[in-house]
Amino acid sequence: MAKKPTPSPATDHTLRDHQPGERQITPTDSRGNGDELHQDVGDGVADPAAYLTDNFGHRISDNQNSLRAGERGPTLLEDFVLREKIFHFDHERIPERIVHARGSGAHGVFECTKAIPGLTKASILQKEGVTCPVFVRFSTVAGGAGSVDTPRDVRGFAVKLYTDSGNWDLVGNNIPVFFIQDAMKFPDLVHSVKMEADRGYPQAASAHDTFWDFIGLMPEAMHMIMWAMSDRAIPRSFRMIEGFGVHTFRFVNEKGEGKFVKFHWKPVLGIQSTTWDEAVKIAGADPDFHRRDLFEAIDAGDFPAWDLGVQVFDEAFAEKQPYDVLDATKLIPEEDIPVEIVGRMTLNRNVDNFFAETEQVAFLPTNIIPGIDFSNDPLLQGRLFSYLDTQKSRLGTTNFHQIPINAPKCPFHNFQRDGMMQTLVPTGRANYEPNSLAEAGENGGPRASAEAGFTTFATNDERNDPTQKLRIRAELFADHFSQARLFYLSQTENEQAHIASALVFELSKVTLDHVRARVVGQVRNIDEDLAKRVAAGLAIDLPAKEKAARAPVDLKPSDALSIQKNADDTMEGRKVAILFAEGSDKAAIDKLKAVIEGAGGTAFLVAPKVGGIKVKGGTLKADGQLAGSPSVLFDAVASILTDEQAKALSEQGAAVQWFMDAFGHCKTIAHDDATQQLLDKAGVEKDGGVIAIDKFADVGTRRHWAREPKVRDLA
Ligand code: HDE
Repeated sequence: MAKKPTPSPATDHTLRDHQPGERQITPTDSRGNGDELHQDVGDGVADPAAYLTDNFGHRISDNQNSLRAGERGPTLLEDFVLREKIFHFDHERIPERIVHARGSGAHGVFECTKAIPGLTKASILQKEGVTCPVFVRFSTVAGGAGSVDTPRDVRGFAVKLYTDSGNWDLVGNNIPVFFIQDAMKFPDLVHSVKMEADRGYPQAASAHDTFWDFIGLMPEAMHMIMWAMSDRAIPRSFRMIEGFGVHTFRFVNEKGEGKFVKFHWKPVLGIQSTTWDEAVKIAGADPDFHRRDLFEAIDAGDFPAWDLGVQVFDEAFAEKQPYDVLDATKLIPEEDIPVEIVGRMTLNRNVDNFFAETEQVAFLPTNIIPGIDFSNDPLLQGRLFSYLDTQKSRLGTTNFHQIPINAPKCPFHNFQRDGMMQTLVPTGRANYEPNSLAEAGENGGPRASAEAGFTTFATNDERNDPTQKLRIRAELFADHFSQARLFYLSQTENEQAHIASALVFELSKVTLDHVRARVVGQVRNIDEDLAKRVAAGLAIDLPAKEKAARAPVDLKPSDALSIQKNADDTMEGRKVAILFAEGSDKAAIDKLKAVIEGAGGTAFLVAPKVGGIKVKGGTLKADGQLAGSPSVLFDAVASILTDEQAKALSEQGAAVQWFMDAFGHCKTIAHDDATQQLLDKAGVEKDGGVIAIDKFADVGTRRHWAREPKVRDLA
């Protein structure tokens, strides 16, 4: 007789697999309200869900051993417990987004702070104080879902507002313009920037042949290239980026009057970026830098917020501009049409489950509400098709709208039925319209409403003849360089130098000489000096100027386009590292912590060892170990050490590099006398940002750009 199998030690503890507070999603009701879908399981012995079951509710006796024929025999096909578990696991992954695969999301609330009923009938903008829930997903564009957070790239800024008149998805970016003008070119753009088709690299990087080959041949991209090479593309935090709807949209009021509108999100914490060297090093030190930053801030109750701004203008303004407002490679300078703030969005809740929410959220630019309409921007028009289509391939069913994160929070009723993964159970037989079933006392289902329903704004563009079918672009779209030049000339000297260095970096990774030369030839149309700097940085002769399809015009620089000109000195939301070691003065550390936290920042203790270090005045645990907490992860650094420890640390590469990098990245370094020997070793020179500990409150976490020429070639 076979021996009774010996259970593994954990066999008797299957109940432990379900902890109180674990969440489970059950199907939506017809209102599609996601909130009641979160159910706690496991808190109460009477609840059958507290027991481990399979997906059909059968209780499981052993979650450790598969069913086998004999103690040492083969596994049996009849083991439905094992088969279901492995089957489900095998299919856990879904196709990642073709672009914007790497992203992080959070829940929050939008509140109208200025009613604008004269401009739009959008329900959410009718009355101050009106709120609605939101879900936001930030992303990089080029990298895969598992790529790093800090490549040079555009950031997606997609907002889903669950309004009482349906979902409004404002699917924008952190840059107000785009690479291309027509949806026809999007697959080419994306193919060129993604890893190269034969070799499968580089991942999450635009610095390679195919991208720059495409760009050199697409002069319409040059404005966006200026932004992508600027510090906007290497942000410090999702909490510190602007968001833009990019396209011109339309506002429509109750009277049916329409005006054009561009949407902006302005971060309350100000815009801030990293330096390129820093971004590269962060990628190694913490590939999840932005995801962690967002999660931790919300978890700590430091809720990031953005003001919603609108630039509203009419046809008369549009017609007078030297650019076409339907061209997504153009912006409207804030000096010409000021941004009016109408609302505030605050992110106040992390997701409970990354896959269920952040991965399955489906944004659709077609999700607009009465009061908002599209424009004829040919890029926007193409997006209106793409997003619905892509969700079917990503989420596998036309019923993706029933996934709680995508379902509207207002009622929704229609006659669409069935399809894969249908979770709704419509009652009655009215699945067509018109019907007269109500006359027989049956539920005849919902009806359209000419008054309350969405109506499309009847555009009266006199310059457009809708009877002609044409594959062409409107005339002003041919101006590819005026706004690229406007952007470049609006930057500070340092920012201009960063653009030049970024171009040199990227083009140095290009192996095809003719591609490099063509791009520099395009840059000559933006600014001769910039082109010369890039050519010198590449050690190539200045190539011939590429022919411009339309001669650029000089536009007045706009200060609003520079990060540094608008930099905020706030310590709010910033993170400061304090280096300490054995014997450091706890009172001094506590005092500095209080200064940082009092100003809204976070203090992070770094030491050579984390567990618990004897310091003057007690024992102190560090938040991070020195080698794993390089200074690139912080906005400023401080150091409180004994002479002996400072001396020992000057022999440690990680400690010396800590200060060298903080100095090189133009950060504040607050230090005590003992640390001076370490600073000397790291080549840190005294300046307005290298200060005594007690001066930290005055100087804070601002960057010291005046230092930059000392640490980097800005030629
Ligand atoms: Fe997207 N874009 N896009 N895009 N886009 C997608 O939709 C597309 C464009 C943007 O966090 C995809 O659901 C086309 C401009 C964001 O889930 C896809 C064109 C802007 C996100 C798609 C554009 C964006 C996407 C991939 C040219 C700024 C991430 C997965 C006509 C205004 C949303 C998905 C999220 C995602 C198509 C151009 C922003 C394939 C065809 C311009 C923020 O449908």
